[in-house]
Amino acid sequence: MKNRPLSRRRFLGMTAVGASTLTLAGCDQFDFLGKRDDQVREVLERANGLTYRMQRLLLGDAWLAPEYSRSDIRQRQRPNGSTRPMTAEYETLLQTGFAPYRLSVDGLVERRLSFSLDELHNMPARTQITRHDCVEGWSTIAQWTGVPLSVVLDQARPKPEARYVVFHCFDRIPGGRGDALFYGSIDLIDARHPQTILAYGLNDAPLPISNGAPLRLRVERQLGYKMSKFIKSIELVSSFAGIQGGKRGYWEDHGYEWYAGI
Ligand SMILES: Nc1nc2c(c(=O)[nH]1)N[C@H]1C(S)=C(S)[C@@H](COP(=O)(O)O)O[C@H]1N2
Ligand SMILES: [Mo]
Repeated sequence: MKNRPLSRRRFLGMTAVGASTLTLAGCDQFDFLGKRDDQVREVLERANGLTYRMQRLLLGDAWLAPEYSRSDIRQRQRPNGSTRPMTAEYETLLQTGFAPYRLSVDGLVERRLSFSLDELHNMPARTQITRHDCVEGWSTIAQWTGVPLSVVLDQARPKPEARYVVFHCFDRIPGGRGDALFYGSIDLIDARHPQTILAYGLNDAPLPISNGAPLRLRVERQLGYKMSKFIKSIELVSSFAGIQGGKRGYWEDHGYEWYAGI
């Protein structure tokens, strides 16, 4: 492990907020949490807010996730969660090789924009070899290429009241509750972090469908479930009132923490 910054576990060991490790376990814990009363959920959410603030305080906003070399890539990026959105809209895009795809950027921005894949490919790119940690307990190292989210945001110019970047996706979770489409969010600090990219390439090839084609988020200082795949649009918001379950993301609506720092 090179340049490994203070890991979440070490960090928690140093502080008195160990309670939030309760929410770190995988799906069993998730099912359990889903059935608990609101009080338990509230305590855990407060602990999550504390972890977020303490991590920002101790580590600052600028630290980089570790980057690796090619020889560290030992297996393919294991597809997880949805591996193909089963909607008519996505199928149509697939059949046309994503030619009509446009990423729209709207909400609290000075300029509402949309980008074709060609336009995104022609913007400044960043390639990084990083480790993906899934909350289920596996990790993979892979090389990701994409456009820094900050470049896209600079063009759309978020309004001063914008606080979060929301990613609306094409997929529904198989077996998930109801008809909810996947969505996720990060704050503007993570959005403008140099390693936060909208990736269209994986290990020197176009991003495979199962890993989120045509565009997926990499937000390297957080866990895998924060890295929205199959991104359809980006929305800048100041609050989540009225956006699905109101908890700032699909997994968050189902009991996971919003800030999933590694
Ligand atoms: N749209 C969407 N994004 C998603 C998911 C999903 O089901 N749908 N799963 C998340 C989870 S839990 C993980 S670990 C990663 C998996 O990315 P991979 O398939 O490239 O390994 O995507 C995340 N982003
Ligand atoms: Mo995950």
